[in-house]
Amino acid sequence: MAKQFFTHQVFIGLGSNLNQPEKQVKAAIKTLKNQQYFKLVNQSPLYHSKPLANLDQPDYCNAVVKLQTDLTAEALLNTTQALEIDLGRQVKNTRWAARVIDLDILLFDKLIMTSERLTLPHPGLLHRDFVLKPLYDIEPDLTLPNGMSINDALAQLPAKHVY
Ligand code: A4P
Ligand code: MG
Repeated sequence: MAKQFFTHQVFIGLGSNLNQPEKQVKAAIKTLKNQQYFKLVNQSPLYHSKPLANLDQPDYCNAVVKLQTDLTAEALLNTTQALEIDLGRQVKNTRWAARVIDLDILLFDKLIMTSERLTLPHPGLLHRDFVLKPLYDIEPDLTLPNGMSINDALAQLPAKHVY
C-alpha cells in the first residue's frame, strides 16, 4: 500500500521565467508528484505574470501545489532546494534573478518562524497575486497564520502582476 503522510500541510509556490516557463513548471510539478517524502494532494492552474518591480526580464509562469509530509520545515527546504538544482536551476547571487525554477515554501501548517535559512510564511505571500490567486484556487477557505482569510488577503493586494 502507498505510504500516507498526515503530519504537515504545506503549500509550495512554483515560478519560472526561463527556457519555456510553462514547460518548466509542469515538469517541476511532475517531479514533486514522484517524491517519496511527501504527497502532492492538489495543484492550481498555471498563471502568467509580469516580473516584480518591473524588472527587465521575461514574464513568469506561476502555480501553487499542496503537499502532505512528515518532514520538518528545514528538511523540506533541503529537499526543495536540491530539487531546484536537479531541475536545472543555476545558483546566482543576485536576488530575483531570472530562473528556470523557484520553489518557495509559502505555508507550513500555521507555523510562523524566522531563521537564517527559512522564513514562514514566505515573506512575499501577502504582496503577490501570482501566489494568492493559485492558493485561493486550491484552498478557498484558507485562513493564514496571521488570522486573515485568503479572500481578505486577495482583496488588500496593492499591485497586479497576473494577466
Ligand atoms: N528562504 C527563506 N524563507 C524561504 C521560504 N519560505 N521558502 C531562503 C524558500 N526559501 C526561503 O532564495 C533565497 C533564500 O531564501 C534561500 O536560500 C532560502 O534559504 P532563492 O530561491 O535562492 O533566491 P530568490 O528566489 O532570488 O530570492 P527570494 O528573496 O526568495 O525571492 P522570491 O521571494 O522567491 O522571489 N515575479 C513574478 N511575476 N513571479 C515570481 O515567481 N519570483 C521572484 C523571486 C521575483 N519576481 C517574481 C517571481
Ligand atoms: Mg525563492
